[in-house]
Amino acid sequence: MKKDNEAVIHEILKTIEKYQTIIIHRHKDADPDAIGSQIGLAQALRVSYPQKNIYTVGKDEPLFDWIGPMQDVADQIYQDTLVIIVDTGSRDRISDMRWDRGAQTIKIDHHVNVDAFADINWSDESFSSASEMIYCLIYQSKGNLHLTQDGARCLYAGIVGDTGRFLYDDTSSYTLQVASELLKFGFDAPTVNRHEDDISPNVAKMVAYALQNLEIEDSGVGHIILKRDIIQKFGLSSGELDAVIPVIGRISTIQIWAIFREKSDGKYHVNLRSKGTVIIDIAKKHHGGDHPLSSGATANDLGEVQQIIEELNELVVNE
Ligand SMILES: [Mn+2]
Repeated sequence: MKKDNEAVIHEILKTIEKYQTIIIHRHKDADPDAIGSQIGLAQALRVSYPQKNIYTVGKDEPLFDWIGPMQDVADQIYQDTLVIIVDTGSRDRISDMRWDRGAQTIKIDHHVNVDAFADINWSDESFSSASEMIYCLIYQSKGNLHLTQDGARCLYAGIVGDTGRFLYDDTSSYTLQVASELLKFGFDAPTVNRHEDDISPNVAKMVAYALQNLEIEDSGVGHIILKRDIIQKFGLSSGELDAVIPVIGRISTIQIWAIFREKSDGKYHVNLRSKGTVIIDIAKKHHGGDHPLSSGATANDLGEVQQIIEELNELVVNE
């Protein structure tokens, strides 16, 4: 099993021991890894330290109710607490702004480390997911932290989500080893996989719209611009819209793809994905970045949308 990170893991475990109350945050626009790593860690802490108070907070995401619930935490509870933020690269992405009101903060994250916002920062891009890091933390605790069957299910959901069911390049031998260990807990894995693959009838219609209106250049760059009126017509949340992203990547002639979603302030949220060419530098130029082949960004207007498309084309041509 993975041996790196021993010093920071040791520091995290010692810090967890010191606090009576621990509140766990994750990122906005939640996905299975954000919620899976959050609740998986919470359940491990609850079963390992029954006398401690453990909370999970953040905006409710009905789409992921099947993973587990959030809690309402009063402001005064934050006093003298340890706050752990999972799966979140930068402070502006944290769901629930009260994250810095505790006595101490810990960041556990697998995105590119652009913002070491916590007192203790464990950032490692070599993990497929934050859920995989939580498993590593529990394993390295040498018996101090335990995983429950449901906690294992949550971590598995996070790994399956972030690896696209073990499809993406971040799926390592370690990832499969962790998944194998998690399956030994005996939860219903096919049901988790089915949930991850589920789409509502409205999402199915949006996928059909996106496939039909997609533009694919000879270079292998594909893009679609989803204007606000279209998004509203299908009545989808941002989490539901994410279902469009992997479908477009299944088209064999596409090497790099971008999905532009118009937000209520007129700016565009951008999802950039690639099958091999590194696209994170373009994301960074446009107020974003996450992973080498999978990044988010923001375009201020349609002009910047066009600029991003041109930059992606140049990137492929110059390769
Ligand atoms: Mn993640």
